[in-house]
Amino acid sequence: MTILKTKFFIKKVCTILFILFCTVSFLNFNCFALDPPPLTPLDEFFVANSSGIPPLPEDWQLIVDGAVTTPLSLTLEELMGDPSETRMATLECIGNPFSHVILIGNALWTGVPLRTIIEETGPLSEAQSIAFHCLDGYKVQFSLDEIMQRDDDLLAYRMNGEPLPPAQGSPLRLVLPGDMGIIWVQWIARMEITTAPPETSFSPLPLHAQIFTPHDGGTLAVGTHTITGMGVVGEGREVTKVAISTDGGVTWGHSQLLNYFVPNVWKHWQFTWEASQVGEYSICAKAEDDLGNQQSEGGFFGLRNFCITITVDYDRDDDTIPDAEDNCPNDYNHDQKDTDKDGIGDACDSDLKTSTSTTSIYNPPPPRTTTTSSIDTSSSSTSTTTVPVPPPTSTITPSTTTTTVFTLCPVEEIYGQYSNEVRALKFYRDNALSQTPEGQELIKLYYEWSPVIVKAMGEDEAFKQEAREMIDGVLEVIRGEVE
Ligand SMILES: [Ca+2]
Ligand SMILES: [Ca+2]
Ligand SMILES: [Ca+2]
Repeated sequence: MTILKTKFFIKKVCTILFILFCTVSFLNFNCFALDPPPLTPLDEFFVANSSGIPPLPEDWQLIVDGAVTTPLSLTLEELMGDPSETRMATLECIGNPFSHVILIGNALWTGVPLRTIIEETGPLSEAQSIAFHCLDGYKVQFSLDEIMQRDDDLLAYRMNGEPLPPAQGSPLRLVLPGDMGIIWVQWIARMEITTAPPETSFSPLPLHAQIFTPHDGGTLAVGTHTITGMGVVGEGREVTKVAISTDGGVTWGHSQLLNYFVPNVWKHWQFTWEASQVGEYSICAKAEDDLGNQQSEGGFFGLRNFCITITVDYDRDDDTIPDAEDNCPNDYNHDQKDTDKDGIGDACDSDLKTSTSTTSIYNPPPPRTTTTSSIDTSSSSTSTTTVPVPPPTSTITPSTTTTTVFTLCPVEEIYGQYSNEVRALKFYRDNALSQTPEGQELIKLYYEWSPVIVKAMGEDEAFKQEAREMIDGVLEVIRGEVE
């Protein structure tokens, strides 16, 4: 009986443990389903200073003195010998809402906890504040009490695992996670603990969102676009929603948040936008935090200061480049290649074709050439002879009063001449007699099929093959219509 009871008990415990294990696994899975917040590479990180990078004295040491029992003078090596901590924190310049460039970045900061150094000096009981004197003449002076209540502040000498760059305040800068960059002072020379009252307030990052792409003032092609950006807030709060409006704030939709929560770190988001109508759009983003606070409409960090204006333009050839910026608006030319740099892309640059005829509305492709080698027995040397191959001879007479005769080449000829399917169709379109019913038909077919072809220009080989077959079909129809 006891054995049975024991077995039953073990079975029950195992079941509970199994459920617990599954729950924890499930939670973990959900947690790690999101990405970590992205770091900004050092060479892309914004640089902010009031008077350039100050020269670094050869004998630089961090001086900590004033109203303390034990003044300190520490070399960088000595600082690096102390136990270090690394924190992720987002740094934002106070001028970000009005800047043409993005003045916000996220990094891993490594250094000595600020509180540790202050404690080592033993501030006197009458000490009220701590002043940071910097090599560029900058000075901030915080309440000592408030500094001692903060857990995350660092005297940092590394950034993203690299030595702190001179442009970011080396050898030592202040890192105040959750606060505005204007008080993350750089090139620190001296920390002075004083009995004077504080002069500088902390400056928590206000709840706000910012659009990173597309860029303000840009033009997009009609189609589907991904709007990206970030939301951030200080004081350890979490951005839980970022709403997006593409009509200047009249209607809102929710973006997808991409990163898991790290206090005082930005959260990236994305939003899929179907831009189906041409026109000008005001796109705005609005952040909400875990306390239900919403980003203000106006004010310095209000959403109005972060709205962007975008123009949506037609994209006749579906190469994702809007007509206004497309160097061949009627030709798929995603790379905008323009070999002779005359502003007209290779795909539609008539100089890159051979001569055109003035006697026919239709310009046949230049004669294909084949290269043959022959042995010149007299000189025992190899010479190359180019033999022109005449264009195909199928001719038709358009159903108009004109007597112009034009030729349609077989598909293979076009492929060989223009190297891809789009150019083959383009050739037919360019040479269609738009004044004739046949020409109109060619143009109609071109526009009907070109989006399919353009899609096939992607990496999907099967789709490409399918499109190629479709094109062959279209070209057959074209030939059938005209011949
Ligand atoms: Ca285009
Ligand atoms: Ca184009
Ligand atoms: Ca050109």
